[in-house]
Amino acid sequence: HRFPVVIVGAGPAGLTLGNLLRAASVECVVLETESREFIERRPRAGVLEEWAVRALERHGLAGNLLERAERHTACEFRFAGERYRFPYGELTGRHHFVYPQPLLVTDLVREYADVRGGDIRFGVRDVRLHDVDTDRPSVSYTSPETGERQVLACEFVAGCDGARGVTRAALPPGSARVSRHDYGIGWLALLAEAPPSADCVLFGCHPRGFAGQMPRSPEVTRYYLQCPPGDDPENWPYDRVWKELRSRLGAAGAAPLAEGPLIEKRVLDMHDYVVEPMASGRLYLAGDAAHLVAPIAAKGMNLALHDAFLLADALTGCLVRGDGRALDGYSAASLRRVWDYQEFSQWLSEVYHGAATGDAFRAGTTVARLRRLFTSPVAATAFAEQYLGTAERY
Ligand code: RFL
Repeated sequence: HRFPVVIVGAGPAGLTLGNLLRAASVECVVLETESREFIERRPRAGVLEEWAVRALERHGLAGNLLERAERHTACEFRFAGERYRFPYGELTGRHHFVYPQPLLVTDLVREYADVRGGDIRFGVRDVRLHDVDTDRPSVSYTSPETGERQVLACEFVAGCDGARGVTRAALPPGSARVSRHDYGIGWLALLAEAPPSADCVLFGCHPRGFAGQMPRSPEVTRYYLQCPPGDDPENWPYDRVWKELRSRLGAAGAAPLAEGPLIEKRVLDMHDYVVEPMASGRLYLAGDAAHLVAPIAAKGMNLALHDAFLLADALTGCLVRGDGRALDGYSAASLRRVWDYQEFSQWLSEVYHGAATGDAFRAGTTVARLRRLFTSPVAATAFAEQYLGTAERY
């Protein structure tokens, strides 16, 4: 048996792709190293852009999301001891949806496996790709039940296995270029068992370093604290975390932070990379496997979904209609949005971190960037458009 598509990885990219392929009657199988319970609980992103939600909706994948996600229409910058609310909804008529990634993944798995009867294999080990530069590729793995190697012959492999997967390394040497950007800073990523401290996302641009607050649900709130890259989370006990958050997010008239136990504490070395092109032979990468964008502007999950929509259309075009043009253009189409978001993340990174560089010149230009958002309606609208993601249909 030859599967039209083998999808490696059951994150937002792989699961969305799987659902769309099943809806188009293209047979596929999803391979995932973790268990179903694990991926349904793994906390990560939480912000979805409106165009992505509309696209999920068109494919019947946004039922729970539209019922349960919170709509956000503003964010707030805090700097120089003041609060500056940025009403991007008013400026654009669009908003963000806050829906934690584990909930989206849960919905997508349920729809794929339980509703649409899709083939998904959890707990697979030692996934390897073979002959992707021929027209008869295959994927092998060790079955968790039998411990035996299984080989899946296929037409195409979709590499959706995230930043630490194996598919990127299967691109033939010399076929793709990986460009990388290091910010030279760390973020302590925290999840607090506490209600949000404000009804919107907060960005604290402070000489002691950046601090952020992102509501996730009434019970759980994400916080970020800039820290040295490679810092040990153990250096950040409860009291130090909350003291630092209070100081960096403090502003005149702001409500006190709602404290609670820290249920996740990880240091992220902030970096980005882009693989170009995102495909070689019969292997097509999607999501974090192809490009990582540091969580500065909450773009990663949106880019993963964008790839899944493009790749599903392209594979369906090729496998169902015999038209390979979209597949040939897949990488370039994806990368337009990827580079746009990378550029915005760089711009925003300076806003977040410029004040803490210890460099008076950069601190000065950072404040100029911030003030421009609150004095120039044109600058504000341009920022809002980038923050919300281009509305152009994927
Ligand atoms: P994922 O979600 O990493 O899924 C990949 C899946 O592949 C599995 N896997 C393998 N399967 C088979 N064989 C192998 N060899 C495999 N190796 C790995 C993994 O177990 C996993 O299930 O990739 P995908 O689908 O590309 O989705 C990308 C997003 O998850 C990612 O971009 C976001 O989480 C990024 N991100 C954010 N994005 C947003 O849009 N908004 C946010 O607010 C936001 N916050 C964040 C984030 C990422 C964070 N981390 C991980 C640094 C906050 C954090 C803390």
